[in-house]
Amino acid sequence: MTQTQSGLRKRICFAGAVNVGKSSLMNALTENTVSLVSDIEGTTTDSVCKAYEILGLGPVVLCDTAGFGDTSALGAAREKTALQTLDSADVIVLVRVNDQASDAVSARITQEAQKRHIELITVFNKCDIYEAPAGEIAVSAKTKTGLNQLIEALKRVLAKADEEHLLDGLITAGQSVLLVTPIDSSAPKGRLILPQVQMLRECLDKRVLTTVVEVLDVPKAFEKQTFDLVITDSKVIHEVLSFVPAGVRVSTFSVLFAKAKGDFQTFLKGAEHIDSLKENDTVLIAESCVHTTNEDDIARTVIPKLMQKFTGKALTFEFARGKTLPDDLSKYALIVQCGGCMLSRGEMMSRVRKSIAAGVPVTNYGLTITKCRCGSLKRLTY
Ligand SMILES: Nc1nc2c(ncn2[C@@H]2O[C@H](COP(=O)(O)OP(=O)(O)OP(=O)(O)O)[C@@H](O)[C@H]2O)c(=O)[nH]1
Ligand SMILES: [Mg+2]
Repeated sequence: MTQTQSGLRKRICFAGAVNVGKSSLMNALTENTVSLVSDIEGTTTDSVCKAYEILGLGPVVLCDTAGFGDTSALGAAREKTALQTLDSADVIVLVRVNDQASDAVSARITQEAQKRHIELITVFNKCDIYEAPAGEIAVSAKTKTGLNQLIEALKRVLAKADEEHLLDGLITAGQSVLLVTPIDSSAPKGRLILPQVQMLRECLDKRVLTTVVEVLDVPKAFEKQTFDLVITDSKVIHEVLSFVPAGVRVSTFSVLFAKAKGDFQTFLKGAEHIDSLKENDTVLIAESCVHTTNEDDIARTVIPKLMQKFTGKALTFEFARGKTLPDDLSKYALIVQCGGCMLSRGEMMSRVRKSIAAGVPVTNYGLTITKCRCGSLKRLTY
């Protein structure tokens, strides 16, 4: 159960004023002591995130955050960390109690959620001692009242936030698809990478007739049959296009993932911005996971070389790795974000929002490679 990749888990973040019972509620939902509880204001100091399987919700990550309105010396720093955690939420559970201090904080958190376009569910906790307003979700972490109502509300919201399926509108049962998965030196030993596995799974779910080949075998595959759709790794898009007959639709793994997990129109515009890059511009290449690099490392080597060659400009490249982007993005002319297979949609959207707020165009690895290899994105289906 806990082996579900974090990128496939929905992130549910608990937020609210100090002492309203956020940690208690998280513990009640998980039927476990995940987060420390006490009647001292500011008990939770740092965000506590835990992968969990909740009956009816499936695999999720639950994040408890520090309470707002903590007047101690570290209060402001704790709020900053809490806001960073809320950034990547798929849904925020705003926990309040029926009192004035909690009202002021709740108004602020509601505003923060709206700014981020993140869905919010408000629950009134401690309904064993406070009366919740009529029609609201009343819960008690202590007596475990109302938890089912909260789970039902989460189900409704998370169903809306469900990633669009990768192949919706592109292919139907009984049609045929050719998946091109290069096995080169950067392919992990003995297995496929997560996006390829997810695509295969979706093809099977949709009862699509699926053939998986290495790039060199694309011509042989077309000798045997034609395909309704070809989906290739962007790295080999140029070779694949040279093998695929003109009428056959072609897409890439990264295009379809960007559609399902990100802001595709923003990424498309970002890729077109490569045409406008100027001499000495700085490009940020942002990779979300941390792994060792080799000589054909996509971030460090492949993309910089391709961009230099395509633009003919002397560009400077900087690299960011891990879960967060640098604080100041304003010096960059473009941000090239990895496909984010380890990120949830909420985490990816938080990166897109930060780039937009800094006024910096953002795109992803796959679209950048396709743009630089093919000159345009016109041949792609999405
Ligand atoms: N009566 C009652 N008390 C509760 C309930 N939920 C939490 N409490 C109590 O409220 C106090 C604060 O609970 P926490 O879960 O630590 O609250 P929190 O919002 O995480 O607090 P901070 O981490 O300090 O922001 C503890 O004494 C809990 O036992 C509830 O549903 N009913
Ligand atoms: Mg707490």
